[in-house]
Amino acid sequence: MKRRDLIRAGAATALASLSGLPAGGALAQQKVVWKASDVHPLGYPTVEAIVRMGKKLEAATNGRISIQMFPAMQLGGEKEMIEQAQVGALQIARISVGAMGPVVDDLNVFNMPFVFRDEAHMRKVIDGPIGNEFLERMSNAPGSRLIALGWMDSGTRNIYAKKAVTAPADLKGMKIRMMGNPLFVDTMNAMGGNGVAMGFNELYSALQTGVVDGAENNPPTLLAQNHYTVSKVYSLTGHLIIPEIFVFSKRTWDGLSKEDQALLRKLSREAQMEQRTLWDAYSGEAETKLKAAGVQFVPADKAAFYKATQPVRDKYGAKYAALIKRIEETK
Ligand code: BDP
Repeated sequence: MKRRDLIRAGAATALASLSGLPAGGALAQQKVVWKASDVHPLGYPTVEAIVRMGKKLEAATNGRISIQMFPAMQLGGEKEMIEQAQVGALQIARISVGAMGPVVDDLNVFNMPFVFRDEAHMRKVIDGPIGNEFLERMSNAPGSRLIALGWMDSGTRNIYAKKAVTAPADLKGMKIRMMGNPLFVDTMNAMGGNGVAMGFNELYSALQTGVVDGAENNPPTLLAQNHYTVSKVYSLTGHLIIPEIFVFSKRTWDGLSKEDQALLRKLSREAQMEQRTLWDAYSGEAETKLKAAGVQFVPADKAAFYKATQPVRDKYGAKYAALIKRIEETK
């Protein structure tokens, strides 16, 4: 290659990686690298499923498209990831539905306390017609600027702190970190504590310094984020079962060929199912490792927490009554 051509190719690659789009014209076959991001470390089921999807994508396109994973909050918390995907600085963001509630209001149905009977019920809902409708709705919602590709599992969220929380009265005066969504703060307040909205990227140090007394999450997160080194009592309140989603930058999507879009859709569905298998294995291991590290798993009075959170379901659920009925009827 002549020097001038080299410079051109270099500029095209830089442009391509900036926008996540292939450079046009003679360089249409230019390789593109899509950036993906997750708050969890390599090896965590959500991260691993996207890494595997990237390998399949690379194979199916003869190396034309690949995925580079930025794990462990390298690109910030979930709010930041959503914003980066919206402007096309990032192509794939794997986030909790909790973080998407403020972007697409309807999604808050999934964020309500005790809306799913158990994890199996949640899986039926996301795999079926309601799940598909939501992916479409998210992609078409005005201002979302994201294409929703698929769902992932995230188990059940329980409270962890330095002491046991078995009934609402135990939460009196306790500051508990919740995801940044008013619905969650209301949920914690109704459960008897003081909900504090905070980015996930600030949580570890907040637990360490006592800015909060505890948080709530699934066992894999408690382990992978090392929160168990600070909070050793895990009380099985089971108040939230929130799926995760992975979304794609609409800006990049609009520049893809129909074939590439279809390929990505197909691989996304496969990633959704593959993550589930990874999730089940990792969850089991996480529980064993946490117990071995001295974390106490304590039963809690779920019925009391269910009753205490009824006002939250009444407040947020009123406008989704028909949808909630369909969720309840999903067997
Ligand atoms: C974890 C989710 C992650 C959220 C985190 C949180 O996997 O996406 O950021 O909870 O509480 O379970 O913010």
